[in-house]
Amino acid sequence: MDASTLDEAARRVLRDNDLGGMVKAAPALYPHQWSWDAAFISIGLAHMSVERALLELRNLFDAQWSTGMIPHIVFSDVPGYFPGPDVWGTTSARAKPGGVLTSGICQPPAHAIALARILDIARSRGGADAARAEAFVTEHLPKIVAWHQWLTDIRDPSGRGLIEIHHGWESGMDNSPRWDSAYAGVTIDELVELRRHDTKVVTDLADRPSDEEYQRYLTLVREMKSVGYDDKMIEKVVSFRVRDVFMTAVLALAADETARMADSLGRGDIADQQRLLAEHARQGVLSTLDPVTRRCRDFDEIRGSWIPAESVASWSVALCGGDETVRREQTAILAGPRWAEHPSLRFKVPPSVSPDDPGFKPRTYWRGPTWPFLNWLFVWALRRHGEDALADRWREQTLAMVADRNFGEYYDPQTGEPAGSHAQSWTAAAIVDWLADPPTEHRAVPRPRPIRSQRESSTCRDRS
Ligand code: 2M8
Repeated sequence: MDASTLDEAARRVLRDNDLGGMVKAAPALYPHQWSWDAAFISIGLAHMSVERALLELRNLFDAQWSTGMIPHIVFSDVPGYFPGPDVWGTTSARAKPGGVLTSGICQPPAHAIALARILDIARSRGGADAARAEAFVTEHLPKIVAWHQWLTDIRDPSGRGLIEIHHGWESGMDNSPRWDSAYAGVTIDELVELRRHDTKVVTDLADRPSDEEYQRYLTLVREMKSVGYDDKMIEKVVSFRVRDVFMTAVLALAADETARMADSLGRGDIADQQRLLAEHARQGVLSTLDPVTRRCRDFDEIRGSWIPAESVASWSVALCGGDETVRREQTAILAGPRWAEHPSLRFKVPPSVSPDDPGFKPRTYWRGPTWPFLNWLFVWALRRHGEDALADRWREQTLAMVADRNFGEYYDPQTGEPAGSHAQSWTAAAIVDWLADPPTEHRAVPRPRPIRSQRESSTCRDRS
């Protein structure tokens, strides 16, 4: 497969899914704007038009709640998704801005990672693109700060350094085994009629969560809706409260990138504050480490216990760093024979659950498949940690996987077949970005220097 054919096909997906002010996450399965999808999508768009990429993020940030929360869905007027705006019932939520329809929960804060990438792309082009991107970042830095602040103040009031979620959908890894024990504690108070649209689009039912899982998802929505999505009240009524280690790792990286953007625009005040936030989040991630298995763990607030389930999120330090020994150790595990180099895998990239796990399901959503956008995130993070050889391998293996040009939402890691939706926007966007930035010394866009947490840099200084 030649790169230009793949690149053209990926760009076509983004163009075809473009509704004007937002790119649908997928043509039929997800006909709206999803929060963290929009972040990755905007990176792909930036290679086609910086202006269009910024518009994508503007549309999302325009729907930011007055609390600072970025909602997980901004609805278009395309019908067909369940649960739609009527089920969410956020029109009565005091914090939601007028004129938009949104869900009432959030998703991982990948936005500053995307915006920093777009800023780099725009600056490497110079001229009007650079000026446009800089103006956009200057305008949006306070919104990003408010978003990160909401996550830390509202979702981590005790200052533990770990972000709490109230729905598996907030994690973005909806039916991951990470959430099984917490969902088991959600009592379905009422069996509602499921007008599921996803199972009409994705014909293989094994690809999607079950009806029972959906009843639990909707129970949580009802609980939050019953208090008008009021942050203080939600904590009291919701029956799913988990500290999400992976979301916290994403926040650490996003805060780093906010600091980098702020520094470059003369906002040292914001940069300093975001660096502190990043450091705090990293310490939170490290605090979850299981001393025996070396995994990061989520913490169930309701049961007061760690969640032992293993998943790709167990290796969150490989993503965000914070302790060089642990980062190397976790990277080696994720790159090793239980994960990316598992002998049964068609392409050597990390699946969402290890094939050695008894609960591994190769086609079922977040219980086994490989997600190309997640590989993009790991590749991006690996490069920041100076792991170029591994980053190149995962990039090259993912490109081989998507060479069929279906742009699957996820892939069966053992057969390499696409599953879920095809023409999924964030899959296409990851490919556009990678193909514009080949693994050679002639890179189109400069990469940020490898990160070191404050603790690590002071350790280095101490040693010198
Ligand atoms: C999936 O989640 C939505 C609910 O938010 C769904 O299944 O209906 C997840 O993979 C999520 O991470 C993603 O953002 C969304 C849209 O691609 O789909």
